[in-house]
Formats: sequence, structure tokens, C-alpha cells
Amino acid sequence: MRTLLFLLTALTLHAAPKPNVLFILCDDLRPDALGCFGSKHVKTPHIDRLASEGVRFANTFCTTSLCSPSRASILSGLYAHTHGVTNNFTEYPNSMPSFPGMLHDAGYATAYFGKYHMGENNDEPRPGFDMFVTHKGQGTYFDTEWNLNGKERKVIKGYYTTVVTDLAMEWLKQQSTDKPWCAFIGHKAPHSFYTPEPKYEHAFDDVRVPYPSTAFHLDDKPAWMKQRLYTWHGIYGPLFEWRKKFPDDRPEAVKDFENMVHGYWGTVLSVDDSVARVRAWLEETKQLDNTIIVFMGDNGLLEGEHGMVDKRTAHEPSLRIPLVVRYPVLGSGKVVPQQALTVDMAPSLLELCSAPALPKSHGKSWVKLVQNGDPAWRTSWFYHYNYEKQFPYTPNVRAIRTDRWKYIHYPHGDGSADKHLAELYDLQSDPGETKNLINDPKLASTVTELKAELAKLMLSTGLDAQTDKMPLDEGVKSELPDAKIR
Ligand SMILES: [Ca+2]
Repeated sequence: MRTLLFLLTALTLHAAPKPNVLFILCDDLRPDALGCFGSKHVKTPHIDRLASEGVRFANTFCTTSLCSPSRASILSGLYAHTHGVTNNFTEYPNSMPSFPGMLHDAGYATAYFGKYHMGENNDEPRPGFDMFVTHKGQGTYFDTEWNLNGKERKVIKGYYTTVVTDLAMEWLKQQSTDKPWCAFIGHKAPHSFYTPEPKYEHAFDDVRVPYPSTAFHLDDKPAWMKQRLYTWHGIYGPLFEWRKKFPDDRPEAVKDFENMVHGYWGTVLSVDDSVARVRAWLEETKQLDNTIIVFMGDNGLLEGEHGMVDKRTAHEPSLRIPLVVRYPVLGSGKVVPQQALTVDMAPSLLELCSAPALPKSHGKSWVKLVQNGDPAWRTSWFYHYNYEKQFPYTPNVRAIRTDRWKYIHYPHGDGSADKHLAELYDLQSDPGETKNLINDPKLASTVTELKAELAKLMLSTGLDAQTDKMPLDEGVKSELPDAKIR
């Protein structure tokens, strides 16, 4: 019976016309800024509807919490040290396979609209895309200058989220129904500097947002976390310009933090409007059920937890990303609790589109996991981040996250002993990572096991003591980053 079911499913997958792929990629979106991931305040009915009609991955993580490396991992199925985009200033290598490139080779029409951000100053078309519309750097919430497929560069007036949706829909409407397509809508939202559409500017005026309590309990954490408090990436710092006079650790200055969070949430409301528009069009044109709609974030974001803003660290808010996939073949109303990763996206989508697999992938397709369960699914994975001179607020990070434990350590970069305290959290009893257990003698053997598992996981991607290159940790600094790369 199981074999018959499998054959029927396989036949259905192959007999059906190839599905389209609509990939909606948000920037720095925390899952808990969405209704379907439990937000009390941010109403996102259209994204929630994708989740209720599709699959919500409740525990999805990025393998490097930084825009460009994470985006490259989504496209390539590879960790950052292998695809080579290890910082925000590196181009995705032209020779590196990607899932949109593989789909293009398999006969798909492919397009990218919006924030791409691999190659800071390059807004020219990239290989593998029939249509490529982006801008330099981060773009701006209002009146961004776009490069329209290398043919014309022009400022399009209006709010980024609306404009990028217009651009994508214009292309989608021109596609013939006998050729499958894969289109990205790469939102700027909700990346800093958080600027909502005027109609949503006051949407959260009545919501009080205190600093999270973890911001005041840093005594058992490594000292660099306290040093970060007053910097560009700390809660007493400029808060992406929501605080004009800084540092400011007075309790009343929490108002700046609250305004920042309101701004962040406000930008998400426009993304929900965009999802509504595109979904309605897919429904009208009867393409909805033959389109894999992916709604995803590129990396997590700290919003005051442990006294930090921004990302880069291995703490939960920095790692967690939202992922929702609507495609009836996968079922509806499902919630997947297993740990999924950015590097799983490329192999999963290629399988769903019956396209050839990538020559190499560190991720694993979750199609079987979602459809029938997968007893061999991962129970642990590793995270890495390399210290950046341009953003000297986070050390080198090497971490392992299992279904229960997280162990984080901070290599100095020259092979010498770590100079920062490591961290150990029991995520089952302490999902908020409030209590660092690294010095608990009862857990010494757990730490030993986690270190061994971390080394094993890293080695499976080619990293050992010799090959794991990273810069020297020069410590947390108070200087602000260069204005051009903020
Ligand atoms: Ca990002």
C-alpha cells in the first residue's frame, strides 16, 4: 500500500505541469513579527493565510546570520565558506550553481526583482536570470534608483515594497502559461533603517515595547555582550538612528527603542499587502495551486534580547527565520517542528520542480519530511560567523544547535585558546537562553559531546582546524561603522 501511494505521488509529481516558483524573500524578518508565528501586535492575515493553506516551518534557521552570506546559502544550498560569500561585500560567484540557474537550465523563465545584495555596488543583471531588476546596496524605502535588467537605470517614485511588487507583477503578467517561471520578490522590508509607509506610521502607537528582560541579566554571559551594549549593535547605541543622542542608558530612553520596534513592525504590514496582491493575481489567473509560494526571511534579528540589536550572533533571535511554503502537493495546514535550514531551500525546490539536483549541497530536501515524515532528518547542525573589521561588535562564532542543546564558542582566529567565555543553553527548559550553563560541572560531559559533534558537523562541510580560516578577533569597538555601509 505504501509503495502504491509512493508511486502515485511520484506519478502525480511527474505528470503535472512543472510548478511555478514565487519566492518572496524578506530582509531581517523575525518570525515573531508575523501573526502566524505568534505576533500579538503585527497583523499579517495574508501571510497567515499562506501558512494555513500550506506548510509552516516552525524552526527554521540561517547558517550565517548576515544578509549576503545567508542569501547565497539559500540560492546555492551551501555554507558560506564553500560558496565564498562570507561577508556583505562579496559577489555570488558566476560559476557557482544556484537553484534559479538550475531551473533556468531546465526550461524555466527566471526573474529577480528587488534587493539582491550580493556585490554591494553592482546592480547589473546576473547569470541565470532572464530578467533582473535590482539596485545598488540596500536600496531606500522611498524612491529607489533601479537598474531595469541592465537596460535603463531610473528612480521609481514611491514606497519600495509597493514598487517592487509592481515591477514583479508587470513581468509575471507577460509570462506565457505554457512555460513555468521562477520569480523572486526581494523585499527591503523590514531591514533597517525601518521606515513604514505613511499609512502605517502610527499603527503601533498604543503598544508599549520594553527592553527584553534578558538585556539586564548578562552576568553569566561572555563579557563582550556587555561591551556591545553601548555600540552600534547594542540597545544603548544609536538604534539605527532612532536614537539621536547616544549612548543613552537612562530608563526613559527606552522610548527610542520602542519607536524603532514600531517602525520595524510597520514595514511588515506593507509586505502583507504585497502578498495579498500577488496571491489574488495568481488566483484570478488560475495559477495559484500550480505555484510554489515560498515566504521566507534571509536571517534573524535581535530586538533587544541580551542587550543586542542587529544579528550575527548565534543566539535564537539572530538564527530564527520565518519559512512558509504554500503548494498543495505538500498538504495544507501543516506545521513542521524539525530544524530546517537556509541550505535546504535549493535542494527542496529543485526536487519539487523535478529539476536536476545541485552537483553539491550541504542542505537536504525537506519534501519527504513534509509529505511522509523522515526518520533520518537532522537533529543537529552548526552555525558560523566571522568577525568583521567593518562591524567590530561580534566575535568569531562557532556553534552547534541540537534539538535540545546549544553550545557557542568564540575562536580568537589565530588558533590560540578562546579568550571569551563559551555559552551552553538547554533550549528545552530555557528557550530564551537566560541561563548560561557552561560552568555547570554536571554538564561537562554534555559539553564534551557537543564539541565532538560540532567538529564532526564542520568536517562534513570540509572544515577542520587547518581549513577553518577566520580573521583575528580585534574585540568590540565603540566606533560607528562607515555611513556608506550601514
Ligand atoms: Ca538580511
